[in-house]
Amino acid sequence: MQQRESWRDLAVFGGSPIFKEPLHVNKPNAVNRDRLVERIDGMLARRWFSDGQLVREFEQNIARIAGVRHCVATCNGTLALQAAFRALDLIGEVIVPSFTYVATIQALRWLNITPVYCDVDPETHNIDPGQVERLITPKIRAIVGVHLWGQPCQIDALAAIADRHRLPLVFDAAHALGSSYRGRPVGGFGVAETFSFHATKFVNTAEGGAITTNNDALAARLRSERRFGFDSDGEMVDVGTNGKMPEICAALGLTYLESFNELLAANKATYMQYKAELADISGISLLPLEAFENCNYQYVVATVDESETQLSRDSLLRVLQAENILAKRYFHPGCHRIIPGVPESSTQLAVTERLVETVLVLPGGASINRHEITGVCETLRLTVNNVAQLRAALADRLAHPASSKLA
Ligand code: T4K
Repeated sequence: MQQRESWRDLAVFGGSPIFKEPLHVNKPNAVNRDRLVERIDGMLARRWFSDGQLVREFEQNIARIAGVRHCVATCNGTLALQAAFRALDLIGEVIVPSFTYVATIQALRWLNITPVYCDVDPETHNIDPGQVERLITPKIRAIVGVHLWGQPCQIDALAAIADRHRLPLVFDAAHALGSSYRGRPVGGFGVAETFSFHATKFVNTAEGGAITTNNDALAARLRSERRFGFDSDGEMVDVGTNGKMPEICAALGLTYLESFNELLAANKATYMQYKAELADISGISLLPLEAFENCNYQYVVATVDESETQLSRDSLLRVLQAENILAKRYFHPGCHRIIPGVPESSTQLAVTERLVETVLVLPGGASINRHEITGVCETLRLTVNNVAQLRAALADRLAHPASSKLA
């Protein structure tokens, strides 16, 4: 790690980046190579490469963690959402937050369902139940909550609204494996919840996903949808797709699951160190994950208050990126601004609009070490504490805003 004496040493002024190698947001965690190879050897010996015994074992483990009767593993989290929406025969309009990854919305659009965008709570970044209630019309067929950043939604309030209006409630739990709500694990709420096991998740299968549910009929339907529409007797019973998970992916996932508690503890330690080291930097606040519900801490989410930092989130991001700290501005500029084919809504998304301009996700999780976290925090401190000097010098270099690609 490069040492720096003054703000003039920052890489944005031509100094050497603090990190030689890029520091990614949620780089895949290290995996126990021997255990993985053992599993792959078994797979090679059996010559069974897709949707076999490793996938069944992975499903049983996820069902146990989620406290549910059924887990249906899929080839990715987006397909898990599509399969869940289809198995519920959703059509028409569905209430969903815009402040989410594009996959939540694209899965609806894939089935020609119209998202009715709902704003989020400024404290949690999760769907605002008060606004959900106001958005309900006879055209609404479901409510989709997203447990963003691993933090469960206000599930009781959403369930009460869904019950009152007899609407299915589905949760996109892509971020939330291992989190819990009022003592119960995420995975068993609503009619179904969906997970992602993409490489960037703390338990990953390279690409992968799952739907969890306690509804037997729904699970049977999901299993046939995943397998071209065939049921367990090989009868064609439904419209289907190929959503199966490969065995090699389940091998990876099972190996990560053996370190589940250690990974959760490491995620939390990362978050707590950031919290301590960022505490004295005014204008940069961490989402207070520990203040709400039990969370897996796999994302380190900050917001930048430009009125205090005197530097925009995007300017700060460019300073970090020059240092090889590849922080990200997730969900910019907002799904409601970029997903095609959705009529413009008259609903105010004031919190979403603010968050897409202020959220900064820092390299987190179990794959970053204590020195690296200190390096990220020192870079932020050096920048924010010297804004007056930096602003003039940076004017030229920061003239071009960061890429407008949604991330
Ligand atoms: N619902 C929600 C709420 C979601 O957030 C997501 C996905 C889904 C549904 C759909 O689940 P999947 O179909 O993806 O299973 C990432 C992920 O691609 C995506 O899975 C995730 N959410 C989303 C929040 O973030 P990017 O564009 O940030 O990913 P990517 O591939 O650029 O990776 C992020 C960083 O990690 C990069 O800086 C590079 C690094 N990286 C990435 C990979 C793949 C590595 O170091 N190693 C790797 O192998 O979207």
